[in-house]
Amino acid sequence: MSNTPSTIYLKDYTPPAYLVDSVALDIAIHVGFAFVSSRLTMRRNPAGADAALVLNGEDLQLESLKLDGRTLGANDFLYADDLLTIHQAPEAFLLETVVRIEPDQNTQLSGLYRSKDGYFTQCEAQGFRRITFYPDRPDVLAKFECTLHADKTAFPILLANGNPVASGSEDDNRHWATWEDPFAKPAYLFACVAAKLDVIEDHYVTSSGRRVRCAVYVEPGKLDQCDHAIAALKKSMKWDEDVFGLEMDLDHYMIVAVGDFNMGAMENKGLNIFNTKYVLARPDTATDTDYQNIDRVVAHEYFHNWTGNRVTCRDWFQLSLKEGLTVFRDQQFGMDVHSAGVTRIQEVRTLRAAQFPEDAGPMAHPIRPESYAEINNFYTATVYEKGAEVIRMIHTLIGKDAFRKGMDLYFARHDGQAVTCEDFVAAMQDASGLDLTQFKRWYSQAGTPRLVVRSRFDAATRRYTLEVEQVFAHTPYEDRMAADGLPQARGPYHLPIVLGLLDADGRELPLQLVGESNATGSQRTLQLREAQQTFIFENIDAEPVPSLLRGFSAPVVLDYPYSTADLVHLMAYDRDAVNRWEAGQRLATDILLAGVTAFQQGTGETTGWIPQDYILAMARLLGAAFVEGGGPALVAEALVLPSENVLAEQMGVVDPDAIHAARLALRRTLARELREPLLAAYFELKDEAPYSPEGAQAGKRALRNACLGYLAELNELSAQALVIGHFETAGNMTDSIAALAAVANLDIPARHALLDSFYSKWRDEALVVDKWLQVQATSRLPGTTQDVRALMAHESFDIRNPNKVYSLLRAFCAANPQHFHAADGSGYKLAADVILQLDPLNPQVASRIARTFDRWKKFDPVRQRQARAQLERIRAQENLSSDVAEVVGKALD
Ligand code: 0A1
Ligand code: ZN
Repeated sequence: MSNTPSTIYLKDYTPPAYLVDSVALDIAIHVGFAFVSSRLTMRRNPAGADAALVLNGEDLQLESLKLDGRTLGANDFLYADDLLTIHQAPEAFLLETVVRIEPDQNTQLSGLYRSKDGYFTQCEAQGFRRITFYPDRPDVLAKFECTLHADKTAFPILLANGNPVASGSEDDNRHWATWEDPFAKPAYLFACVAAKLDVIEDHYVTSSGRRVRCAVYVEPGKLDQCDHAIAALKKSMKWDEDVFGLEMDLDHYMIVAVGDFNMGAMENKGLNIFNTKYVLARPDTATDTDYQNIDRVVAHEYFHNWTGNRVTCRDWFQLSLKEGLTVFRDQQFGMDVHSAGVTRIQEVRTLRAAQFPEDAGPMAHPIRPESYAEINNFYTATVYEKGAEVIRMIHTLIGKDAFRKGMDLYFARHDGQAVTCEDFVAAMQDASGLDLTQFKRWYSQAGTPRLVVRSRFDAATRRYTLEVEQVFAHTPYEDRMAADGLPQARGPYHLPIVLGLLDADGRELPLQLVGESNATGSQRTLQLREAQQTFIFENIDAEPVPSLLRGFSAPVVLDYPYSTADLVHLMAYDRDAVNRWEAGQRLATDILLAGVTAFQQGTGETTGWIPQDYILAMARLLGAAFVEGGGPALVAEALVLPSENVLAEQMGVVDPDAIHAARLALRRTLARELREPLLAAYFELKDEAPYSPEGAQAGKRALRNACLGYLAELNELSAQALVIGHFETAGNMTDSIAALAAVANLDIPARHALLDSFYSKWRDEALVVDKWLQVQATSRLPGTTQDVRALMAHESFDIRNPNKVYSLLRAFCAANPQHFHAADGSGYKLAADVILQLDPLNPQVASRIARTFDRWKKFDPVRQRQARAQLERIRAQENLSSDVAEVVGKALD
């Protein structure tokens, strides 16, 4: 660890010098330590460099080292700087090591670690080297066998990847079990578990008749919270067969839930390890959103079995090969099993909230970066979400059928291999016949491009012209690349623009481009390739309103001079759900930015900046919820105003106080003006049916709770009574937490009573306590920063538990901009204190909190001074992890 972490470059990739054919691990867990013995059958890689045998090893105490049965002496090897170098290894040999590790001391949660109910592993990206010596890189694929030994009473469940092959008892009340994985895999997909857990079992019969045992393991007593996860797993298995022809290839598919986990879940072959947050759900403990997230994360990890495990990454620069593709697959699954429109809207919102700022900030990188200091910092919105958008664009450009052929070709060519993003694109190109050479720029260029679109209508020729220009964002990434001697040649992107044209009555016009003999359809996918390109439509009688980038067909910022009337028109008539929503968001953004200026000039409170047209459009929207095809879930999405962070991205210099004031004023105005329809909707949407997280019911709940949220903004006792009543009569967690979140923003006596009663009811359900922490961390009341500090000392908080840190501190830093960016620096100071306390314990989580400073240079000089002081304080910390050092170093650059 050093404060200037060294950089690793894609250009330096060389194939491994040695390969591993098989691994036999023996892990003996004792009180306070474990012995790990490994037997590696290795040979020189005929395609590798003539280099020494080097294995990775981190925090390992070497007990013994043998090569072909001979114990190696001090002159035969060197263990330094996390590398074990063995001098003069033969062409093929058996390497045996024994190491001692201390899983109980492993607070990083990478490698083998202790959590409440036992021992668990996390090996992606580089955790396996913390278990044993190994060439820990994804292009070394080997067959694994693993034997676990542990105390029978304390850890009755012993699991590893693949199939159970033998088990037995031994002295001292101990037992053992051996598992064998029939598929060769990279070490990052290894997993094992020794714990006391309950299990629920089911099975799935694949299309070719394989009976797969599906098992979910959870903390004792939680079996009543597993049904949804297991159903999601079976749904995912079916979907992947139906849509991609991909079958489960093992006899056992296990999901193990653990309360201490840095990320969401992990796709270890046949033995997924999940954050409890994405497994456990019961109507009274989990929200509709939690249920949906469980579906998506279970599907994501399951889909990795093919996109990630059967075909894996050559090196970590190719991370998006598996992640972008697998996110795209789980998104498609989400669109098929939930509402397609709502799912897509939520994805667009996430992309804008998380990825666009990343692409505009100090950590900007392409979906396949050329360099990194700490790989754990590259599990980013860019690699995942923008990566998925890139795959989606291929899907849109070549069409569903060619995409499926491309996937088939990809597996036919690369099953069992570790490959690159180029290999994936080549399969798509060969299967479709579309030249994707230019398209590949999406893999190497950082930054969100802006599409500047201008239109012209010529009544005489009845032609409508769209001129499109691509404007590239300059990012610090290019500067870093240039400084490293890797200057980037930048050029225009190849991307799909899905569009339609609406006439004055909201009808879609038939589309005929110049040169075409007749019109075909009313929605087209235009292929943009040039920096400036013109599209001319013929036989247009009157100037239409363009509906551009339908379904958010490319991850760009669209710059088109829509008038308020255009946007109101699209909100009402666009047949594309995403663009209907988008029109409302654009309109709200324009209004809110005017409101920000008004607040800065001291005239904000008059609300003269809120046009009546907007209020009418929102009233119409609310009415549409009850009309066939309107859909409460879509209306609920449309009622959510752009977030403060998303608005901040639109400003040259961010003024978080004015943004907060404007957004709140607009919410209050809408609540006042739409008081009656909001109340009517609230009462009408009440559902007496037994709880189900499924689409229609959840959609109604989403809208009803959105209405409640607005009504809570009315400074009226009756509205407060409504919120309190909602809390007290709630029959599920979605309703409880909606009311609690509303109350957490109100300075009323009931606030404490409700928060206290919620905590006493749920103090033993960790995931519910997380929600309790989060609603307090995101409260807009003055004093929230001090409250968060106080909550860090509360009995329920544990800085070693990532979920607690994320719920309280990341929520505060990332979702409470008014307080995090307080001009007095108190928010920044809190964040820095936490980062410094957490870094020695869990650098991955510390680094995620540090990322919330990313946009500090967009603020005024006073705030910048405060943020810089804290960033410099962090940077000066001795022995700072490479994780935090990279993030803070880039932020300060
Ligand atoms: N591959 C997992 C994400 C993951 C990555 C790293 C982890 O530990 C550092 C854990 C999980 C996924 O995409 O779901
Ligand atoms: Zn993934």
